[in-house]
Amino acid sequence: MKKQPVYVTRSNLPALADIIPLLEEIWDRRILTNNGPVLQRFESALSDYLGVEHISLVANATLGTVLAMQQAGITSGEVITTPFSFVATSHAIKLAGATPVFADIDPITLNLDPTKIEALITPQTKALLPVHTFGVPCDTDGLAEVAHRHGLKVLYDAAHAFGVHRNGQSILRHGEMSVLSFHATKVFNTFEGGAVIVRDRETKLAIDRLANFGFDATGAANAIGMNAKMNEFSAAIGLAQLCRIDEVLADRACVAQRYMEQLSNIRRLSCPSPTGIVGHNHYAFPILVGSDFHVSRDELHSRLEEENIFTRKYFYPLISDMEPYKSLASANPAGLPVARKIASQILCLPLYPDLDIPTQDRVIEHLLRY
Ligand code: T4K
Repeated sequence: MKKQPVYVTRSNLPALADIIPLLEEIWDRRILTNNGPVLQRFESALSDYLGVEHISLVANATLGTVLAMQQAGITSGEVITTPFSFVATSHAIKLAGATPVFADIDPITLNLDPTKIEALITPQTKALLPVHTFGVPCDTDGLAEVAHRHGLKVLYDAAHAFGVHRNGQSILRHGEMSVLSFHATKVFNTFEGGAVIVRDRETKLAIDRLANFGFDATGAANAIGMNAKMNEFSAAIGLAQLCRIDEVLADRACVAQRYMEQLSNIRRLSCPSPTGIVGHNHYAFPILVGSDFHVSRDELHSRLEEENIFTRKYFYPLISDMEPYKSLASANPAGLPVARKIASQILCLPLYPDLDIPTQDRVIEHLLRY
């Protein structure tokens, strides 16, 4: 008989005791959306927790990124980004009206490589949209330096970077804006949701307006906005999730540490995600299956699936190989050798805060067979 399935992640839920009083409040008040009181409390509690001053809560990170680009005036031209990401990163660029240009990634951080950007800059280039992939910080100094030299804006796709710190400072303080995802699969979830982190209150209010059809304080639609608001239910989930987020992050770190201890000596299999680093959120535990490993990455993925262990090839295929993007000049495989190699070797192991030791051992034991 097959054992219980184990998935790459399992949504973390707040304790019911923490959510019920908030739901009662919403039920009594019947204010369900449109900048409600729970959302305002969540926004303020989240700013405190993350250590950032100005946040706009939104319905999801994809729309949040589109709004951030609109507000930054990036609605045409080119945006240099990574092909090694979830497809939403490039979709947001296209939805805002610009065109993605793919640059190669760094083999250690798996993030956009600042040294690969300059050759792709043209008079049409408006901005950079790097991703803190798997919560590992980008080379923010390197990116800022290239951007500054060429007058480009830097917006971060920080979908994976909830709670990530470097040198005691939130990673979300870099660039013009950063966009977090609170999707069900994320380190911190509100079922669906997201946040745009900006540098000043004026920009925050402008993004709030764009997320609400472009209505200004008088109710006039002065910009072409959309509906990207977070509702009161998601905000309540967020407030309740914040009560236990430190435990969640600590539990994730324990799971990642155990994988690292058990797997780091397997020859030709490497674990690129850092562990034991203060301020990392252990968004995922990717392994790289070397081309000279006993089985291919795809074979390993299938064999684990036969054991009811569902790993994921995040991020394969590259965005640059997907139908809407593959005809772009920058999608040419010759320009993206590191991203191609990583995408062909990567496999993300199950990682979530309540992954128990016997279940984790099932994954580890299978990998140790090789
Ligand atoms: N930028 C980046 C870098 C991103 O990674 C993402 C999203 C975005 C932008 C856009 O953010 P949002 O607009 O979504 O806020 C998932 C997610 O759907 C997606 O949000 C996420 N990235 C991406 C990396 O992963 P799938 O299709 O691979 O996930 P799915 O539905 O197969 O779920 C994976 C596992 O998670 C399941 O096997 C079981 C577990 N799960 C899933 C769901 C939906 C749960 O336990 N509960 C759930 O409700 O895309």
